[in-house]
Amino acid sequence: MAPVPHKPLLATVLGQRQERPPMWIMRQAGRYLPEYRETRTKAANFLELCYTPELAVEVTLQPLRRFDLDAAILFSDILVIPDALGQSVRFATGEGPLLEPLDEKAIDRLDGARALEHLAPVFETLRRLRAALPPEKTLIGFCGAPWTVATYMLGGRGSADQWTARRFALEHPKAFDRLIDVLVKTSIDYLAAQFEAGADVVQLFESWALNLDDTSFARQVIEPNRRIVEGLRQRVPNAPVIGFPRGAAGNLRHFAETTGVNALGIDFSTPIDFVNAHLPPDLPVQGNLDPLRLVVGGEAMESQARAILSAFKNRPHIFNLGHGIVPETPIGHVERLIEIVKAE
Ligand code: 1CP
Repeated sequence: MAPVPHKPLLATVLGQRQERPPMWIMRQAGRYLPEYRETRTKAANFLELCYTPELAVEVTLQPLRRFDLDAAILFSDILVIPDALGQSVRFATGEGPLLEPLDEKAIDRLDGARALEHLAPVFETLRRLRAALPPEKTLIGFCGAPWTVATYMLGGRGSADQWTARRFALEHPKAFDRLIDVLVKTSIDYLAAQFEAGADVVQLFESWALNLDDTSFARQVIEPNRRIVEGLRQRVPNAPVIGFPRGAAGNLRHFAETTGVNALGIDFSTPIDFVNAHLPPDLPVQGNLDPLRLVVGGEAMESQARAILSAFKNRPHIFNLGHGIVPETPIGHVERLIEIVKAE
């Protein structure tokens, strides 16, 4: 049998602290890279970019050609799931995603039967990435966690307070639970197929784990994430999973203990001392530099990056931002950040 290649990032997710923390950058393929903007013009629209393996492979690999990163993340979007379920999804230039908002009746018309077939190009992208990547690089697959995806499906677009979805969950609990059930089931199928196609680890993006009281957090965030981890591991034993409940704050520990994720993405508003005080010392963490510090660079970036490296040096740690990189980020600042992390 061929020896299993050492992948520092995957090993860290599995709980093995590395001498130097491995790193990747949330949303590392994207508009801050001129080569991404160039490739983007070759697709008629954003979803076509996601569903064209040749282009999706190209943009996935772009950040790794420039930077010494330890992982590639599949180029796709969390909103391919509503698209695959038959909801109308489009990406208007400069406006972000626009969906036809769901009502109770539209929830019952969502069609999970054909979803995987619709997503077949994503699995082809992963197979090609697996073949193209050096063995020491970790290949990350992902999906949106059900609550976060539901906020877009119910609200029709991104929003600062997720008002429409939060209200729907309380006013129409049965219809809301049916929506979450469809999303949990489809996400399990989708992630299991990503592992089959070559993903080493998957991340569940719960970008809107905010603005929820305890009861709603348990029902809308923790329980669906837990069901996905459990259902996925029935299909892919020991599947490595990174959870990222952005804004979980005081619920972070409860999330980590209950969902069973291997590693926890930490958003940048969570104090690093809080993480060390409240999360088990052997729990792998990922994060958590404020993307704005990467925009500004210099001392604002360097001192905080060093503080994070120092605070997490005795535990399994994946260096990352505490949310996605933004389009105005100077490439030179990314290069400098990587130098700092590699100098550890
Ligand atoms: O016009 C363009 O080029 C579209 C910009 C863009 C890109 C590059 C969108 C639209 N999505 C993506 C890719 C993407 N999205 C990736 C793969 C790239 C990588 O990581 O290298 C991933 C993992 C995502 C995940 C994603 N999409 C999340 C979770 C992460 C997060 O930032 O919170 C969310 C919330 C989305 C929805 C979405 N898709 C696109 C935008 C602009 C948004 C955010 C909308 C909003 O602010 O509400």
